[in-house]
Amino acid sequence: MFDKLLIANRGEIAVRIIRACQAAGLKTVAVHSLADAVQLHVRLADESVCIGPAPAAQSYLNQAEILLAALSTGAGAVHPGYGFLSENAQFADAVEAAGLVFVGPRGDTIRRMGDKIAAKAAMREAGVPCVPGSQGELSPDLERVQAQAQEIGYPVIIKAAAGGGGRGMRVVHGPDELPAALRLTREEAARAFGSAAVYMEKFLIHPRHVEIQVLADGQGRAVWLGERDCSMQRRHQKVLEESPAPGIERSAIAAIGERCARACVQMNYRGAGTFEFLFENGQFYFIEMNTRVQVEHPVTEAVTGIDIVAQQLRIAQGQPLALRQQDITPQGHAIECRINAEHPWTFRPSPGTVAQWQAPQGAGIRVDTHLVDGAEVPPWYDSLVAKVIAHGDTRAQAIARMQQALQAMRLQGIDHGAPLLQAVLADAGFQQGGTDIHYLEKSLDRLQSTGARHAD
Ligand code: MV4
Repeated sequence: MFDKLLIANRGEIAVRIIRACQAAGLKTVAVHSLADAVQLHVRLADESVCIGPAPAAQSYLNQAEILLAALSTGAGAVHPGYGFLSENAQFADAVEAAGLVFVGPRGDTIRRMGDKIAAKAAMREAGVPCVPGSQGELSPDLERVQAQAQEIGYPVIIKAAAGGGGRGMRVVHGPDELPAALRLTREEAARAFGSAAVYMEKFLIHPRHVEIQVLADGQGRAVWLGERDCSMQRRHQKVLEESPAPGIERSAIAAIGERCARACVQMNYRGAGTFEFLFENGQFYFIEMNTRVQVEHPVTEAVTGIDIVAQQLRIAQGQPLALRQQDITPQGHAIECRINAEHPWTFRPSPGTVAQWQAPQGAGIRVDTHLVDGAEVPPWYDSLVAKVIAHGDTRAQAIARMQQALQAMRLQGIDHGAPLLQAVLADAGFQQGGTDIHYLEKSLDRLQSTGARHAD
């Protein structure tokens, strides 16, 4: 099928994909910007191609250069990782039109899930529960929209169909706010996404963010790999993720997981994917689907023992899914901490040279990173530099192992978020489990004062 794969990404995920290729006996081609010539992913790959200047728009988002790199090196497949071109339907189409395999769903699936109105319609059809709201795009007729909002009940949220991940949305608390919110959200959406289409949902006030990981082979088979609780976030940036989601009944998770797997079969989904839900008052409500491998996939790998990137590669090679749902039995508890090159309390990015890097080790500890001693953290890209994953028999053991690991980690020369993460891990609310999506932002001041005490 293919024996060489190009990784259209950088950083820890490029390293992760290269290692999976090596284990599968596949040759690898790295691409890099001028700022990344000596990064670990370039060193680990069999070959590398410089695809342009430092700004991502001229390198990691440069579709023509990346395709040219794949064709000129004889790569038979392209893995987009996460971010960058990973959910770009046009790029997936271009890769396949060039006769190469795109490691992910077909372009038309990416396009459909990128349109949040179409994605919700597909889920409703497949029996996946959605947030109550407008079915389809909002009418230009203000009176009709006002009646819909009244029926849904305030507060409501207006979302851009082409938005997602927290971009292009506005909460509306009452009828007087509706006209301006509609106008502004449509204007922003048209400007940012090239489509003014918006939809409306009931605004859930204290939800948790719980997502379901799936794998599907595009040949009629699909499985779900448990859930991840990603509620610990700030400004739509996840800080810590875990599985299982504390305090949610297994039967409720299984019911929703089965719906997700069935939806994959129904839309002939191919590859790894994630169904995002809001969870409130014991109910799941679908909001979006991500058609890529996610940053937090190792949490699921830890509890299921399944290598998600290896599965992506098998699916891309056209092999039928060999996993059976009854064999997927999550064990213990896993937590991931994202280590970002930024100030732990101001969140100011902190690019620079890594003076000293010592990854933590120990029972149940995994570290995914591209860091090495002396590595440069360029200012141009995402600030994620490492992920520490702790697995234990129980949630308490996973927390204790993570605390030890972060204590043992040495990262000098740049600011990073470990003090914030330690404060979260020590927090009584977190330890109790089940905190909502607003918990971290509401707790930052308190966490900072306790964090500062621990640092003394
Ligand atoms: C919502 C919501 C409450 N009610 N939809 C933000 C990101 C995007 N994926 C969807 N988001 C939300 N949609 C309804 N009907 C609250 C959020 C939300 C959120 C969701 C998940 C994780 C973090 C969040 C932070 C703020 C708001």
